[in-house]
Amino acid sequence: MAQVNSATDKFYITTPIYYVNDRPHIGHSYTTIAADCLARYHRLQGQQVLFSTGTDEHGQKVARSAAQQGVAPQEFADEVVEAFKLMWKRLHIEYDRFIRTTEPDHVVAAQSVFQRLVDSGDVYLGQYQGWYCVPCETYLRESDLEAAVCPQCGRPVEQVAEPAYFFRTSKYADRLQQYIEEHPEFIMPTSRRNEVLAFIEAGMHDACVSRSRTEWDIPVPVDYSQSIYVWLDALVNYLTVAGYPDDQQTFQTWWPPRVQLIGKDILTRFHATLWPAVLMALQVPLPGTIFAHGWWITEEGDKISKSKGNVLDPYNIARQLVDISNATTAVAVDSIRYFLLREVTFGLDGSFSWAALLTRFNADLANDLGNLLNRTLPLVERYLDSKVPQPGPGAGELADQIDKARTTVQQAMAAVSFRAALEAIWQLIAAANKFIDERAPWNLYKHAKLVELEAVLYDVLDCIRVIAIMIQPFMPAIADEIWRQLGLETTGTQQTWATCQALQLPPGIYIQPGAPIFPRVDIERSLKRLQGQVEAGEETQPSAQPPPVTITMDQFGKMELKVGTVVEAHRVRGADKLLRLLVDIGEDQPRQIVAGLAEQINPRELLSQQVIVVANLEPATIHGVQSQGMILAVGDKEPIALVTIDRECPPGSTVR
Ligand code: ME8
Repeated sequence: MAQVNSATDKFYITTPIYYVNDRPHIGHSYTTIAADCLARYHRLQGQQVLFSTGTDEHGQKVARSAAQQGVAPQEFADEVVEAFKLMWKRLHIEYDRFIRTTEPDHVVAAQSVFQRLVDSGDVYLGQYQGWYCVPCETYLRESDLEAAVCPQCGRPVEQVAEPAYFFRTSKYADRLQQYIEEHPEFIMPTSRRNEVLAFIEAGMHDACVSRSRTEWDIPVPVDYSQSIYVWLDALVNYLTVAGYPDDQQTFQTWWPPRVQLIGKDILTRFHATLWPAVLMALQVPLPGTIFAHGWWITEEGDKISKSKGNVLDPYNIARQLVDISNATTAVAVDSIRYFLLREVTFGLDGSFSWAALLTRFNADLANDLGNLLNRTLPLVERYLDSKVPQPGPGAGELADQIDKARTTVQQAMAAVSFRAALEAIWQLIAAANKFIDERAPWNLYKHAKLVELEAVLYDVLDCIRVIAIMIQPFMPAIADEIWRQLGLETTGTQQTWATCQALQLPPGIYIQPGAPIFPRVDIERSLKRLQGQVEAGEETQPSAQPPPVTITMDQFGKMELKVGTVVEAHRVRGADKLLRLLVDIGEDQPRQIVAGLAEQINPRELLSQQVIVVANLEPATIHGVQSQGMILAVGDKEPIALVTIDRECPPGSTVR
């Protein structure tokens, strides 16, 4: 199996830079989560990491999308960039550079690359006669077209006949073919590599690398009647991030990228041919590995894309998972990261389904991992007063399993095989669960075999520590939570790959158990509920009754319920149902609250009435009036009675 070269202590990893005409969706998130996972893994190993992602902002596609919305392209791009950055933050992605092709250092790099290619004779002026697909920003020959539409996206193409600059791709075809043949790790996975070789063998044509000048592109430095082709501009981003051309020290430190992750759509024409050929012409080393992963498609087999109107927003999925499972948002996000990297072999296509997500959530996360934690920590609380014991004689029984998992994860990560890495970690989790079953600490306790009891519980806690480190690249927030529950946060102990070995857990610290991280979900009921939401949304019918959800005491405790006395009550002009109330809840000023009670209750009857107020509800503006809380009333849709109290209490009294 081809393996990423890991010879140096520097690890530069890139994602594609995404077009700003699209909002971030599950496809972009997939590549970026995968890159984040590899970046985190190499950081854990103690390597210095440069992880870059960003946005591809020039080109006709973006200019047209902006024009359609009636905004300037820069303004349009600025807004979408914020959406990408927010999504990456929400998905726990920690990049080192977010590069935008409109940034000054990139414009310098793109023009410098063009100039150098002209100077070396690799770029020449010619005449382009052919077709152009704006959605794909791709030049196409007559022979590329399928039924007069773009073979890639199936949309209409535009005819182009204009002077243009060409890059001598043909000059590098043989060298490139030889390089790919001699370096099995250069294009991964192997199936894609074979496609690339077939593409090169079919004959490489010189690539058009400029268009007639548009306002919204980088001008060709030698000819201001032309703009740099958006794909050449975009590919150069990887050089810009590494300091090209002026910051030689940075460039020497980071170049070349060790891994470049992309989707299979942009491999053959761009990353596997034009890109390395341009690097050869610039006499710059080639990247270590270009890995092209597969597509996320819908269950019906359609590619997920904006134009098909079927985009999935991973953060929305996380929020729905929070509703369904009562997990925290951070846990839901990490669960989706886990799902994306576990469900499908990296390189193959996958389809998203709620049934598959919830099954993984219950089986792998709640049962296997969650249970390991939820059964171990109470035993340590009960038998050892929450204190991590000394390993003592007999400890270290899981050492071989840990070593085996560590080696397999290392091999899998070097082969960019996230799924295999997770499978190895889950084997370790299974081994730890089996160890508890077999050694039955409850029996050891019953028979007062304390030395053995301590050794067994130490081994399991120590193994959980190793598991937390191993899952950190995949599920960083969950790893931190497990770390906290083990009490390791208090000791300042760091998660490092070097400590993925037995017997490294410091004895004497106190575990800090918390609420279960993965509350199990009722899959059947949740799927019905999700189905209900879709149908209700489609047909504006009353939505299906949501199934009862249990909340914890802790969640209930977050609700501030107070006794209030109504001091003023008025109708809201122009809104038949609404009353504007001023309610004294023991604060300096009475609260203004808008309530939908006007049809049932005469405002005068309310004066001096005592009511129950939800005091920490997010303020809202209702019919133009600020409302700072809510009054409890009986009734599903229309209020039919007020909730009051059976004797007078001071305003502001807490309701429990
Ligand atoms: O191509 N499944 O940008 P782009 C999996 N700007 N991955 C998907 C996906 C899906 N359904 N949809 C998108 C461009 N992706 C250029 C790149 S790089 C120098 C310039 C991911 O916004 C996947 O990584 O169309 C794919 O390659 C990328 O988003 C395309 O993003």
